[in-house]
Amino acid sequence: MATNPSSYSGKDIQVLEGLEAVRKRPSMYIGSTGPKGLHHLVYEVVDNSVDEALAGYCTAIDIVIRADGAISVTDNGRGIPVDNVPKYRKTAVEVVLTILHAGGKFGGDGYKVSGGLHGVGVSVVNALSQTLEIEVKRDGKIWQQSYERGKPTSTLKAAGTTKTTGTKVTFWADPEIFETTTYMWDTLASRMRETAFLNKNLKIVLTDERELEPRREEFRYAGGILDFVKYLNDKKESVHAKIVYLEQEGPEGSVEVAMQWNTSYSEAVLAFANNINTHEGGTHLEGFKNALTRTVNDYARRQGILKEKDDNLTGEDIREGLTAVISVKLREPQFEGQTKTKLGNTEMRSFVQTAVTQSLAEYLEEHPKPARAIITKATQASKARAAARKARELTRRKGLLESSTLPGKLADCSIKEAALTEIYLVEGDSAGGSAKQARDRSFQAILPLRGKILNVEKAGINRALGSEEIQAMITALGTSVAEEFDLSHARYHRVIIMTDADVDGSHIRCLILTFFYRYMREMIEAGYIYIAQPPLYKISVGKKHEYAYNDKQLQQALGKLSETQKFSLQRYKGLGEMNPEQLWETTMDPERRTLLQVTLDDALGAEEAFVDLMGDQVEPRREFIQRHAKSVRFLDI
Ligand code: 0RA
Repeated sequence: MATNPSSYSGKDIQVLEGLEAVRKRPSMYIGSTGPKGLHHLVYEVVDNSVDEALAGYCTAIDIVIRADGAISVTDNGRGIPVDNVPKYRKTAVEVVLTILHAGGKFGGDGYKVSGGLHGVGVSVVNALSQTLEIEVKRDGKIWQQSYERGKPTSTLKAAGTTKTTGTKVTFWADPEIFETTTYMWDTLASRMRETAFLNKNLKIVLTDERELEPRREEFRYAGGILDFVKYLNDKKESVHAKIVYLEQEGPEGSVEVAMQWNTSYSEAVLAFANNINTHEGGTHLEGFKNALTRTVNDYARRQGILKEKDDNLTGEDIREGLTAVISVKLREPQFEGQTKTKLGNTEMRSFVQTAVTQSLAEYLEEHPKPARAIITKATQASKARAAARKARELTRRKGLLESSTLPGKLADCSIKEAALTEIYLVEGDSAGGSAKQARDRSFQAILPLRGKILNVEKAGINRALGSEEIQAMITALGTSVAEEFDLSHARYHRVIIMTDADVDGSHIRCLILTFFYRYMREMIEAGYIYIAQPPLYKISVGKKHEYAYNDKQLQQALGKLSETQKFSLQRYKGLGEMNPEQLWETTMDPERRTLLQVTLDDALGAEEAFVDLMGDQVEPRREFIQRHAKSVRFLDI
């Protein structure tokens, strides 16, 4: 409400309606009210401080997860202006905090984080917070104001003097809105690391005060995205020692690229525009790929490595084993695509292409040894790909990859409309048998997989496609793989991985996910991949029984029993211990089951986890398991 009745005007009503709308439909503004939406609040506030850093006024950002459930974000920027904005008859602080999309209106014309899912403005965070406190240091004074659910509960007051400047936002996410208000250290740390990589020299400190011994991590990278590539390739064997790095500014904006090849078979090219991960690519990525393919081919011909009769190396061959980060900053980014993460500005294509062509040609000329290693790697990739293509053609001729000949052990469903159907990938023939009996055959298909499937992280595409279990999966899913992958051919829109609740089961689940990550990533991006949640315990009292899916539920179920009551407790070690009826009611019945949807939100975290867990080196795997030991739900003893 306006604090002074005489200044109450139509505009105030509009403002209230604005923030009311956010509270009514939070998902429209932050994507969801689950953990993902909750963490968006933090990114939103931090992004505002990052904007201040991009404008050249802020060098440090402090984020604290407080013991009382609040998040506070402090920066040493100019501080949000405290003077009145005549148009709204409010202080600029209040405008920024209560008017949708107002954040950038007084910021001048620097590079702004905008578009995508973020960039909705701090006012959205304010609307979705039970309480928000703002403190601004500016003009020699410390200014403070508080809000509840988006409405001011005090006016902006000077509460002391200071010689510095900056902004501090402290907010308590509203439990009426969010399913959970518990922040995850790993999620925040990974995002803050990424932000620090993308903003050379910006110091970001994350502190968790929820533990007795506060946890603190400082992210600051003098090398920017060069350090990013170093970090991504850290656990891999590199093909050449020196990371290729370039930086260029022009009237279009700025471009920064870092790249290094490693001996693996996978491509990890991350593209950002104004710090936003452009998952769907766009003009900057196209410019980069064009330049890379042309420059490497030109060089290989000039050096006589490619002969006149030879075909050009393809972009994919050249990018095999490449880790690269492309980061552009521009004044008016246009984001397109389904998730608004595709850069549309056409001027960026030639801008990036020219910059990369120049610098890469120079690098190759000046470093003949690594240049040769890179080209040898691409040539090998090209040969392997040709061999794989032949193998695929052979198998296709034999009908193996063709969806018309489905694998023998697939129990298909009768409905043919992909959007309505699901397939269970089940560990082992015996559980597969139970699942076949348990299922609703109209829309549920079952594919039993025998034992450990091949670890594709350690094998090239050739061997991967030679594996029987993998062939069965590909043909059942109907999409083909790699370059020939086509999401629109998916035969099911839900692919549910169902493995035992033990160490082997987690391993098999991980192998299957690795396969999707490397060869059918779009299936994950489309939200088609799920993990079944079989119960861990069955508690029986007389003829009645109840299931518990975790230890907390088990304690709750046991707590409900009276002291004298007799009960029996069964701990399920494998799916095979459940009869078909039990399997249906606990894990497969859409009315009663819970499924975990697999997402790739955190591209950096995902890439790291797959390399750590499935790659060649043992040490990172051990470290990963030790780091995550606390979150392991059960151990097989
Ligand atoms: C509007 C104008 C100016 C700065 C900011 C907003 C600003 C917002 C946030 C949010 C978190 N930290 C922030 N720091 C600054 C420019 C002020 C000027 O011209 O002096």
